[in-house]
Amino acid sequence: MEKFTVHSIEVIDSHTGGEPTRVIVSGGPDLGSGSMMERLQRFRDRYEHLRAAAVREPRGSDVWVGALLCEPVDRDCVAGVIFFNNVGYLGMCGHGTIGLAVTLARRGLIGPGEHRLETPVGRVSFTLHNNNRVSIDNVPSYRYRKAVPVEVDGIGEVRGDIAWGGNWFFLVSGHGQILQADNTDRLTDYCWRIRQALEQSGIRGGNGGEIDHIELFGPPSDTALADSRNFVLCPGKAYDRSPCGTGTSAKLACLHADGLLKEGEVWRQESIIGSVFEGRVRLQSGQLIPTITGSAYISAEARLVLEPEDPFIHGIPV
Ligand code: PYC
Repeated sequence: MEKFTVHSIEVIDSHTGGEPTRVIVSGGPDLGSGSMMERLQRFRDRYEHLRAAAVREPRGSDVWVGALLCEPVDRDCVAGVIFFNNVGYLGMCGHGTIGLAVTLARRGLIGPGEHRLETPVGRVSFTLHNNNRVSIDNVPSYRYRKAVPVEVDGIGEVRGDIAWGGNWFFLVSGHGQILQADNTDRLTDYCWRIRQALEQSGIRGGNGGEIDHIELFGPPSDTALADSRNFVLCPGKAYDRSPCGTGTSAKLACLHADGLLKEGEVWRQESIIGSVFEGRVRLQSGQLIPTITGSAYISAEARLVLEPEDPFIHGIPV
């Protein structure tokens, strides 16, 4: 593997409803030209060590999502972006896009208004309302299969919907679990078992895509605040502190498919720690476009230092 000699990487950190995003603003690899999906492949083939250095311990942790800014193919777009985490890459990331918007504003690169962004799974747009509040128009989202049964080791049969919101999700209600922040160890174990069972049973999303996000739903902490609370287990076994933008999009697609959410109606999705995204859907050329609104806050402007002698220069392997 070609090594990219990096000594420091400039990053801006933010959090969206408690879920962190680390945007690489300089010092990252130049992935050349081509679509964001082609550049993601190049990132994966040549610069895995840099992904790991940026988000894994000791410079990050399992919970971080990183975002590499790229030159867009289409000059209509403000940027291209590749999202990644402790174990790999994300097609799209909702909380990350909200964090990225606030980061670009912080750098003086955008002002309030609508902006377009290229991702590996398609073009999205976002509206910056003020320094912190952002709405994203996500990629077209849909339910792929309803009430799919899977036999889960130590649990028994679990049924869930498979839906796309920019990543593949398995959405489960009626699980009997307590969706509270002091129960995350148990929820993590429960969701991880489901994830493994889906893989072992060969249950996948469209085009054979791996279902790498598991999402549990339950009642909100307060019906004045939200319509539902969720727990989302991410691919690297960390849980999303935010309500998950792509996961909320998948939920909206299921609600709409069941006739429970009309165009323009608001769905307020609460996370396991109590942060809330507002979601609504609209139909465009027969496709369902979710809009997710949330707030992000800058938490650090920093330079990650990679000393060649550091035994964990490229992160602690997971
Ligand atoms: O907000 O879409 C999201 C997301 C995906 C993984 C973590 N957050």
